Amino acid sequence: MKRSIAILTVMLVCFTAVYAGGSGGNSSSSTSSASVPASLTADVMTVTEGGNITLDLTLDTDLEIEGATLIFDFPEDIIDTITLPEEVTADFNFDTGILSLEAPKQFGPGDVVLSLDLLLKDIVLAAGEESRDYTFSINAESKVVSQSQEYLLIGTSGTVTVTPAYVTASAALYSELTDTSGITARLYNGADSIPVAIDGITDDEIILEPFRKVLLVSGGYTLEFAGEGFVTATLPGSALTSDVVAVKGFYPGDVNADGKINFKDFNALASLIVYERTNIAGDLNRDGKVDAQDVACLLDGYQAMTEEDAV
Ligand SMILES: [Ca+2]
Ligand SMILES: [Ca+2]
Repeated sequence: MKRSIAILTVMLVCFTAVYAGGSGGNSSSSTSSASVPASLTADVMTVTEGGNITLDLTLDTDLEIEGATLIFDFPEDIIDTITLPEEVTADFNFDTGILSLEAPKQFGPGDVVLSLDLLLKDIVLAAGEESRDYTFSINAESKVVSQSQEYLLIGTSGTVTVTPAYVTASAALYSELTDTSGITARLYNGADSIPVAIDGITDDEIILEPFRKVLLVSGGYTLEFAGEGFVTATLPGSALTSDVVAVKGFYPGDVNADGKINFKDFNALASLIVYERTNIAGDLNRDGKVDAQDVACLLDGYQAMTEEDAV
C-alpha cells in the first residue's frame, strides 16, 4: 500500500523533504566538508502532462548510512500528488512547503535511498508550447550521517521533458456515412474559433485529429460537430475527463436545418427525391445521390434522437 499526499498549494516554490534516520541524532552542529556523491534519476526522459515520474535517489558510497536530511528542489507548480514509500511517515507543512520524512532504516551502498512517485498536473504547458524541460535537483544542504559524521550530498540533477497532453475526440454516427464533405468540427469560446481537422470515418464514428487538452481545460472551449443535414452536437470542455471523448447527438436528418428532426425534414427529403434534386443537406450518407438510403438515414437519426432524448 502506498499513500498519496495531495499538494493543494499552487505556489509551492521549493519542495523540501527532510529525511531523518533511526539511530543517532542529527543535532551535531559539526559541519564537515566530506561529501558523498548522489544521483537523483527519473525513470523517464519524457512524460506527457498528467503523467507519472518516479525519482530514485542513490548514493555512490561504501558507507553504511544511519540517517539523512534530504532536501530537494523541485519545479514549482507542476506536481499534483507525491506518493512516498510505505515505510516513510510524512508530514507536509503547507505554509512552509516542508515535508518531513522519517524512516527507521539503514541503507547501504547501491540501495535506493528514497523513491518518490510524482503525478504531474493535467496542464503544465501553455497552449502554444510544444515541450519544456524541468529539473529535479538535490539541494546542496542535503546530508547523510555515517558513524556520527555528516557528509554533504554532491548531487546530480535529473531533467525530464514534459510534452503536451492531447485529446482525441469523435462523434458517434447513427447511420452510414461514406464521406465527410460539408461536415466540420471546431473548438470555440466567446472570442475564438479553432477548426479541428477530421482524421477519418469508421463504421460508427467520425474521428478528429488530436488537439491540445489545454484548450478545453483552461480556455473555456466547447467542441462542436456541425454539418448540413445533421443536428449540431456540442460538448463543453469542462465535461472532458479523459483523453478520449465521444460526442453524441450528431444526428442525421435535419434537412431543413432547424435543429430538429421531424415530418418537415421527411417532406423536404421526399421532395428532393421526387424532383430528383441533389442537395448536400439531403444526401445524408454523402454518396452523391439523394435517394431511399438517405430516408433510411433520416429514420435512424430520428430514432436515435428520440431514444437519447428520453434518457
Ligand atoms: Ca429539421
Ligand atoms: Ca445519399
